[in-house]
Amino acid sequence: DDDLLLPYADTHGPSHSHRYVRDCQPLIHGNLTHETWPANAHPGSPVVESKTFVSGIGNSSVKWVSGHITVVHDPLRTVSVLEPGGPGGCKSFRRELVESTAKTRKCLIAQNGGYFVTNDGQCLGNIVSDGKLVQNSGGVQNAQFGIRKDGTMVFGYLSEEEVLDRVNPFVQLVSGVVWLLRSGEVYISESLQAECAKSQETGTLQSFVDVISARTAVGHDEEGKLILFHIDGQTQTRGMNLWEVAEFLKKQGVINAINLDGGGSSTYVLNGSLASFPSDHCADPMWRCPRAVSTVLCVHER
Ligand code: NDG
Repeated sequence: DDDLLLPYADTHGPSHSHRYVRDCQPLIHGNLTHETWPANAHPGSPVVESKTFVSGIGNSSVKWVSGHITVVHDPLRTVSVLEPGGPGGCKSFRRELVESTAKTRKCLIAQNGGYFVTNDGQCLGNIVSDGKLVQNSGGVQNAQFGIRKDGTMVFGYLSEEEVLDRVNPFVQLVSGVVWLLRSGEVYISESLQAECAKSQETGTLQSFVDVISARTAVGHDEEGKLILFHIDGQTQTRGMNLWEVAEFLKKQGVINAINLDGGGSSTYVLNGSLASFPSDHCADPMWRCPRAVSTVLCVHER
């Protein structure tokens, strides 16, 4: 699979090792910077709307690839973070095709979610799935998306203490890398200062942000709808860099958004079938195959 490590990864810059150590210091206590928004139930509306787009419109630097915007009307009741292959998947370092994981929860729409260690399958970050705390990253700083019991959507940074909150606990929680939009503004420069680079394997955080690739993200709009984003690509060849993803989402009226796993992991499944064009090669490199990934974001019936 040619979508993981960039050749110039992690080698340049004498200051890198200092940054690296500081940025991956876990934060255990206190209230860290995050934004909240009430998820609106929108009774009577359909569970989900899916729209297809082609990138490049109005921006000639973006290579032409297809993607999807998914609008979820009642996120508290219809969105779940799923472990790979179903409950217990993270504990056994499992990796599974999004199509297979989606079947375990009858997802109408599913896309890949959190990051993982590519050589052993370990799930990374905080994970709460349907009210069950699967794992707690111990306060490692990366962009988070969660939904609390009362329907509050949370985007941004969390201490370990906040992840474990019992008054209004998270019912869904997943970790990304890079907070794309904060209160309607691009928040990538700030993310570059704040986040742990080790949670992803596409070189330094800066090269990860700047490279065009397949991407996925999650955000919300003014009306409290959840917005899932997916775009096809191939690292260094096609797709979008994170600046472009942030601008695209901003134009769509997204207010807060975080970046989820992308590259060869970027997968979109509609009604149980693969509906994206993966970049990883199959055993026979003539063909492209979807990657067995870690957690999944699933939209299901109420
Ligand atoms: C993808 C990611 C990589 C990550 C891996 C496993 C991109 C461009 O999946 O960073 O380490 O989570 O998002 N690539 O290959």
